[in-house]
Amino acid sequence: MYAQALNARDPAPVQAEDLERLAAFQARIDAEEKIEPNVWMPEQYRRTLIRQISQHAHSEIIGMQPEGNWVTRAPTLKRKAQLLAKIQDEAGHGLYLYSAAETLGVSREELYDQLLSGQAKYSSIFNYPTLTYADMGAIGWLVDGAAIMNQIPLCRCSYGPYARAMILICKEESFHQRQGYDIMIAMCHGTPAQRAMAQDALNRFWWPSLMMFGPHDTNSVHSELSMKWKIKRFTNDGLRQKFIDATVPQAQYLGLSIPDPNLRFNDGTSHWEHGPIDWDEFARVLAGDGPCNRQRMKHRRQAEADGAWVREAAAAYATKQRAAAERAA
Ligand code: FAQ
Repeated sequence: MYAQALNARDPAPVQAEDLERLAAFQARIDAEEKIEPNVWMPEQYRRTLIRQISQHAHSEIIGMQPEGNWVTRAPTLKRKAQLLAKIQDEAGHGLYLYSAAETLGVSREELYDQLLSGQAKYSSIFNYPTLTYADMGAIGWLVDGAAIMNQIPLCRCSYGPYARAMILICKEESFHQRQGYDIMIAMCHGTPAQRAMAQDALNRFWWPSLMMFGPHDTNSVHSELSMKWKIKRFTNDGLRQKFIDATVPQAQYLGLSIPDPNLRFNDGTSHWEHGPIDWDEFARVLAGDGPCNRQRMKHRRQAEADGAWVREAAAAYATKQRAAAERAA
């Protein structure tokens, strides 16, 4: 997500890569062989992966905040426990993904710095507020639903450590999606007020969920190369369409209406066609001007500062232990 920054820091132009090695690398990719950290890879492949994996990790970490907002206010003990478990899973996904990025020769501290300085992006969806408890249902159903649609193909990503990390992550995301849909079912079978909350949550999260898949294919700068290198297996629009086709019947089952007056089923293609996406809004959110960008970053920076003494204490303890071990040796 911060390709420009990485480009600027890298002195070696990609064209300088040895053509024979590039051809051999592409042949491995075409043969569906996994690329492992100790294998030669083009610098741009490495940079693309660091960008995508770390953006993904940052998204998981920042993505804990919209739900964290409801931990103390979830309606029952069961719902509270579910929410806590889900948020904990997200922290785990973030750490897992940072580890995968580290295999590409970047340090976790560097990645944190890029997030905290605002240099790195994270998914646009987490800059929207969670106004009611129904949003916990909509996030699980739609946001985790979109995440799975995007991430299942990543289990077949050409880079081994990322592909393997995605297997566990997708299993947990699927569970989250069902947990969210379960909340939506409960609310849609509840009082008229609960039903209205569920509809309102769908109204607010529908379009931002579609934006999670990234810009329209014609504006996706990275797709072509990422697909050639089998980092991505489908284009942004292709995945967005799969998500819409899967989700519309789920909304119908709930008795909710999708907030898109142009949505219609095309019998010829067997796909749901959607109305125009507000790409200006997407650009604003990416540029830092979404409803919650500032709040999310302020919160993350504060958490980092609050945890400084823990990191210092842990480092001091490790130094002491090392010294004691050396004395004993
Ligand atoms: N938000 O050329 P493309 C989750 C950027 S995890 C922000 O199409 P690419 C779990 C893009 O980086 C959600 N930025 O880029 C959860 C690039 O910027 P750059 C995160 C976006 O990489 C659930 C520029 O636009 N998932 O939800 C977005 O080929 C519930 C041009 O775009 C992942 O990260 C966006 N929506 O395709 C947690 C999955 N879209 O670097 C808590 C892995 C695009 O040139 C609660 N990532 N951009 O400055 C991917 O699959 C890809 O990176 C895409 C973008 C599909 C996101």
